[in-house]
Amino acid sequence: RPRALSGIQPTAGSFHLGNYLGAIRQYVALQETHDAFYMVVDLHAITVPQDPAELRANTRLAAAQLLAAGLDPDRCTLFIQSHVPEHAQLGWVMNCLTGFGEASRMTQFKDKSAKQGADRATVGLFTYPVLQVADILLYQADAVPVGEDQRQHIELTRDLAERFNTRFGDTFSVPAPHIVKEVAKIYDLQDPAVKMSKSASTPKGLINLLDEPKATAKKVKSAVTDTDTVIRFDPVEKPGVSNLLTIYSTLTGRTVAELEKEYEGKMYGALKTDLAEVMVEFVTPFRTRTQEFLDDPAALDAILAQGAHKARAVAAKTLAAAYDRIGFLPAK
Ligand code: AQP
Repeated sequence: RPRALSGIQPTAGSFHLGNYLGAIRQYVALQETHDAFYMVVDLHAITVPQDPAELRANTRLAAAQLLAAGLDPDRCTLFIQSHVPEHAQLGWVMNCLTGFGEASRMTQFKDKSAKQGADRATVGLFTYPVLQVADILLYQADAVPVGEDQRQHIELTRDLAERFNTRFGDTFSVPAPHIVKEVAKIYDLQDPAVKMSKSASTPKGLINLLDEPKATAKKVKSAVTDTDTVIRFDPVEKPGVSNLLTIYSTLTGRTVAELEKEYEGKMYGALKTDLAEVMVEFVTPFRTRTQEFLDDPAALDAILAQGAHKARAVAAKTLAAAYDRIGFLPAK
């Protein structure tokens, strides 16, 4: 079986709809076809300041949400990044292979450091994509399910895998991004020109999966559309409506063409009301399932311990091969 690997940050508490549609749904699907590894990336989380108690709680919460979304510990390996020390170890190696200029070109760092102010951005935030390279290469991943915003980081991963292989001999698989075009970028409901994100300037535009379903319905009903009245998929002319159609189609499994037909001659309000209902039907059981996993922390921790054990077996083997190729003296 080909390998898949991806990671998600535990920083915001609740995952948002962009995380779910752009990434997590693909994690669930790839369990069936791939030897899949998924992790909660707590090492990445500390690239910005974190409260220790909150980080711990959010890490468990992230794992519970992944299970609630459909990850099955019998069909994939789910673990916490810091439980596998090889990530930090290979991360250092990759730092030493990455050009300073190359890292400086990462647009996500530019955006995030601009938001924080250059003086407050950490070196960890700067080298975040390089740690991500190590995350992926440790598992010899073939496919990396992510949203569009991660494409550049996967390109960097491919470059570094090839660089290492050329310099030291074939060691790493060269992975490809697994990006599902239709849902690669879910947009903010209040500002459909920007991606939905936890650091959104408009909380009304962000659908958190663990919010009260009523609040979620309200956000959908007040989504920004346009002054036209036709319900048609046209991301350039009608980004708000198109975003709603994408979300609707993905959550129900109905095609956008079918939806366009159904809403022919109807008002935007009808689309929003129906989508609000679809959303409530989706988030309500999701919240319940997440809570069930949280209510049994011993079982959750056991799943994560088993995941770390399985992940380490793979990661340790890859790291040992890389260390050997580099010329590190074996520890006796
Ligand atoms: N709007 C989105 N549409 C599609 N996919 C998305 N992802 C994030 N936002 C969207 C994908 O979710 C996965 C996990 O993301 P992360 O843990 O790296 O979180 P993030 O990118 O930090 O999430 P945000 O909300 O976008 O955070 P900020 O506001 O800090 O930038 C990834 O695969 C990502 O592509």
